[in-house]
Amino acid sequence: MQTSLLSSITILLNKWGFASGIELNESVKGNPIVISTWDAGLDANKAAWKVLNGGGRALDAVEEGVKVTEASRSCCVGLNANPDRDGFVTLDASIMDESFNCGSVAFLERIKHPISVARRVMEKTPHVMLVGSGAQQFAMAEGFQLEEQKLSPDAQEAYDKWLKKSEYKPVINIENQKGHGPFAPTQFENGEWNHDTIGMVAMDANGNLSGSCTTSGMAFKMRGRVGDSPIIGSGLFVDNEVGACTATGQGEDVIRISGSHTVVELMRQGLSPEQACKKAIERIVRIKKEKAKEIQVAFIALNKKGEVGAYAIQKGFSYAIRNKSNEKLIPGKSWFVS
Ligand code: SD4
Repeated sequence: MQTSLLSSITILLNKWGFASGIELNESVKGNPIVISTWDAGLDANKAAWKVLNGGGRALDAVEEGVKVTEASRSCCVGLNANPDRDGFVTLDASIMDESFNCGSVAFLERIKHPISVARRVMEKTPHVMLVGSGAQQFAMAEGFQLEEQKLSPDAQEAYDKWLKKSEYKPVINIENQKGHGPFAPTQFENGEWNHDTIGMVAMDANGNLSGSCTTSGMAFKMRGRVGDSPIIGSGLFVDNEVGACTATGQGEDVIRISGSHTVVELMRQGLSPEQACKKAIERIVRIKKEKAKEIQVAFIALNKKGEVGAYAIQKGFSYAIRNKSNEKLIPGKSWFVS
């Protein structure tokens, strides 16, 4: 009785526009939108768009969207991705809906769709985050299949190559060459950044926001390393009154400033999505000083008015957008321009 009274009040407040910090522009309603990181975002957005265009929830859209990347041939998302230093693929993922419900998994092995496990954590447990064998056990209890422990051919090749170069000695490893420290190379020899997380944020036809983020983290990371992607507030944050943000890049430096939460709070203060992403990037650059030249971080954001923006430390970042009139990649602006 109490619950149904409460939900009727919420529905009325939403209808009258009182429940959101930024008043919903009429043109936003019925105009869903999804954005996601990097080029892989184009395919992921397609799946998300199917849900959004059919009047579905942003939450379902962001789950369906990133599942495409998790199942694809990818260096950096899902079980086909590059492994850690010990040769195991370990996955991190998080999801958040329009009501501050959130769930995440970290250091999860042998499960094809960590994003869906994160959603189950959100919906079926009293917790926000499960890690390692506990997360795997929970996934299996929920009916997820335990996949074979093996590397994809691409990942095996990359790992064999990395092993030769980095001369990995288990337990102690302090090669101190640039980019080959005890953590992981930040850039591969071909110049590509060592990451390619997919982060996605969306607004549905009802004007509700949700987000998802999934990754294998940095290739050749130390065993047990967890990045920003499963940390709510760092790799992903959604506040349905204001906006949503997700991050990609060197997770340690995103965590340092609670990146996605910072971007959303900056939007709350009135900054546009791009200005908010830029301010957060500037903060990282200030903290990292000279070392900022060696790392990549990017944020993408969407506000309650349906406006989008992004900003990266290094050039070369792009994000994909899909709405009624657009389906394209947008080059992200960056702090360093060369
Ligand atoms: C991490 N942020 O684990 C993730 C990796 C990544 O683009 O972004 N990639 O640090």
